[in-house]
Amino acid sequence: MPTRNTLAGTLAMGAALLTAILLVSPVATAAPSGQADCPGNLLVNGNFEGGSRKTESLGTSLSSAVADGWFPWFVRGDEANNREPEFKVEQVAIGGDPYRIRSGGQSQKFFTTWATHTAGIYQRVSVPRNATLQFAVYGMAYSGEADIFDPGRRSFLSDPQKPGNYRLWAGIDPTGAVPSAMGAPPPASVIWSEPSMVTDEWVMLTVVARAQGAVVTVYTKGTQDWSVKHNDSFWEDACLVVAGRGSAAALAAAAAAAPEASAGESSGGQAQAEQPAGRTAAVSGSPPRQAAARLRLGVARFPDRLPAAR
Ligand SMILES: [Ca+2]
Repeated sequence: MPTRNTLAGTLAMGAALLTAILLVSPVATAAPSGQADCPGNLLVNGNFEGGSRKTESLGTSLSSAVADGWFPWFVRGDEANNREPEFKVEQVAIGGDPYRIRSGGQSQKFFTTWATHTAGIYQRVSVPRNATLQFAVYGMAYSGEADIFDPGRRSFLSDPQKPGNYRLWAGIDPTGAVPSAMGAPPPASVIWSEPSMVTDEWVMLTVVARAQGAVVTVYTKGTQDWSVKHNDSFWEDACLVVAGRGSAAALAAAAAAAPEASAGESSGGQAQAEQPAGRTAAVSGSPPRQAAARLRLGVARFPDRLPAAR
């Protein structure tokens, strides 16, 4: 809080102790990272720090494992396009890449090599009946043809010259529906966030929806255009709260101050068309405005399916 510190520095030496306490208290209460950022979280194992299990009994390949509380989904295609991804819990304790972990020592990962996928994880959860809910989850994409090691981050980074165009979404199914089978897509009733095509950075994806009953399903989704060598995504710090409570309070306030839906929809579409692919991102710079637009529009404006890979 540099502004307040500067202000404090200008105070007379004899300033009241109470004043000093008030000035420094915001620093002491700065929000910590991880699940502490999500009071009232309705999700289980949102930070992916819990256990995990192999998922072949659910219909995945033998090699996949998913964090407890979460379930895998993917669209079953062929060897190059929409191949089944491998699901793994990235774990520092067994040599996982710390750059791909946002909280603690674990994140959820899924990936294909030299293939595209359309896949994600989901969790079905009880909620207050007909509540308006905000789902936020952090995603990080790693995508491209080359192997580019960055010494500063001590990790391999995405190839900007030959990218896979990896896009990330968050979604809520307000009816609590789940995919009909392993290999089937999520139901059409899912309301999706806007996509992000940012790579190698954590992007908060967020979506707001009103439950149609007392159960909803939250989803993450990743898909790509090109079957490049690396199509990986990592997921962290999922948070589902009743809108207007806890960390969602600021979003509700932003919604109240947002422009009318028609203006928001028009300008949003324009921005998507004009910006270089991928940098419009879901939310990276302005989660409150994105969420506000979602509240007013009430329906995803972006397609669930994207052009087939080459
Ligand atoms: Ca974590």
